[in-house]
Amino acid sequence: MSALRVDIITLFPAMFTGPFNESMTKRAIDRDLLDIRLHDLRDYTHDRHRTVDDYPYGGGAGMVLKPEPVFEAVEAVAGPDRSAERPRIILLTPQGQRLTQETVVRLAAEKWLLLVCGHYEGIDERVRSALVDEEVSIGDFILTGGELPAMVLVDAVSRLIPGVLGEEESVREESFAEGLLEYPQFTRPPEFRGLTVPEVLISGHHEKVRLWRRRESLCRTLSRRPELLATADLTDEDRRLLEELRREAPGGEPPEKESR
Ligand code: 21W
Repeated sequence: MSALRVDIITLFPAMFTGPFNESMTKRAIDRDLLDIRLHDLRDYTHDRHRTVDDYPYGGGAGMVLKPEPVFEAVEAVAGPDRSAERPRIILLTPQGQRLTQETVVRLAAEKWLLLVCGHYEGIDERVRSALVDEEVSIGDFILTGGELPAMVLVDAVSRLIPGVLGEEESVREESFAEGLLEYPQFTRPPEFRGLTVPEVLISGHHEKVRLWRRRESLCRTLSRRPELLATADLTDEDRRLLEELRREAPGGEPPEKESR
């Protein structure tokens, strides 16, 4: 089977049990599509206090993860350096490359990932330079550690493993890959507290619905994420719709929220 193995080295393995025991991730694990193995960094210390961090050379605030436990943990999990099967070793760090769907797709094609979660103020630079293949951040905001980013990465990657998503959902993936924001969605009832569903969606006129959705996608992208249009996969029809939108609403989308 095409199971993806993901080993995770962390000081807080218990943080992962909730998210990984719910929903899609659990289904993927139960169906042997995903094999997640958690490793407590403290198990790779040798002193009575199970010390994982120390003061930074040169002074300064905070503590730094010591190299020895991280090297020992990675070596124990990954096996010998020149083994035929070796994981792609990824460090979660605020200094990493920003996680994008492109990276997610590339990592989902691997057989074996080893995620190293930093915590505290940082990690000894020798881990990065001698052990790590790739450094990943999930965005420009400060968290307390790499655990949540590791869960985000596993969630994003695991839904791309064949068999994890239903057929319908995996086809939808392709439309998002076009690089536009999604059109608004509605379900019943047609009127809720005076808020109505656009008439065209109720009409059942498939071609009109298709055109409305495409226009909405383009309109939202134009007003909220215009930079996406430069790389989006646009048809001649899309370009014509965009021209119309720019002409009739140069200010972008109408006010976003219903007035309250
Ligand atoms: C937060 C580590 C701040 C280090 C040198 C001198 C992993 C993360 C993390 C954390 C610092 C990710 C310093 C988005 C994140 C993570 C913990 C600052 C201070 N360095 N993606 N002084 N945001 N965060 N280091 O925070 O480990 S991926």
